[in-house]
Amino acid sequence: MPGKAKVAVLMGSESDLPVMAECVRILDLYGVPYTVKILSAHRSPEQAARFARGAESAGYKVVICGAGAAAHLAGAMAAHTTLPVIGVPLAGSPLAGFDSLLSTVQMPPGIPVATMGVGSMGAKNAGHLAVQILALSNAALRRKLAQRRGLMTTAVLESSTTVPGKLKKLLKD
Ligand code: RP5
Repeated sequence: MPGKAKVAVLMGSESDLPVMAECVRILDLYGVPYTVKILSAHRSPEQAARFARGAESAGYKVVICGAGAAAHLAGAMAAHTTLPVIGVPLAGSPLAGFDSLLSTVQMPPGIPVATMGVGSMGAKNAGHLAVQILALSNAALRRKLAQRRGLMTTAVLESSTTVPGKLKKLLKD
């Protein structure tokens, strides 16, 4: 997305990319410029800390971090910046994301990480939440958010009207 990046989308490994692409898709939907980087709290700790320390002066407003297993990336970034940090716990380990959820969400008071759900639902919501944060100072984004909420409502109500026919068909099969 062209323009000065407002959102940093970080992930601990390239193996996280397929799920974190869901987050990027939402930012694209709203035309929000972003940067995507692989940075690991464990494997590239110096570089990760440096990025977090410079994020605000680089013009970022929100930092999104996806990581799996012992998922410390979001917390490690939050330790070095006062920008809002959104954490996306990713599944993929033998514990299926429960490990990443707890590693991301249980931050000590004073260093919050806005923790999303596990996996692609969380990745999408990270994008939505970043847009909502940016919309606080952007009326055009606020209008787009309201429009999309309206579309969602319409879709739910429409699906409700077609349910009796679909149910009848299902019960026949
Ligand atoms: C975490 O370990 C990464 O965020 C990734 O989800 C997980 C596994 O990483 P790879 O071994 O696939 O590089 O740090």
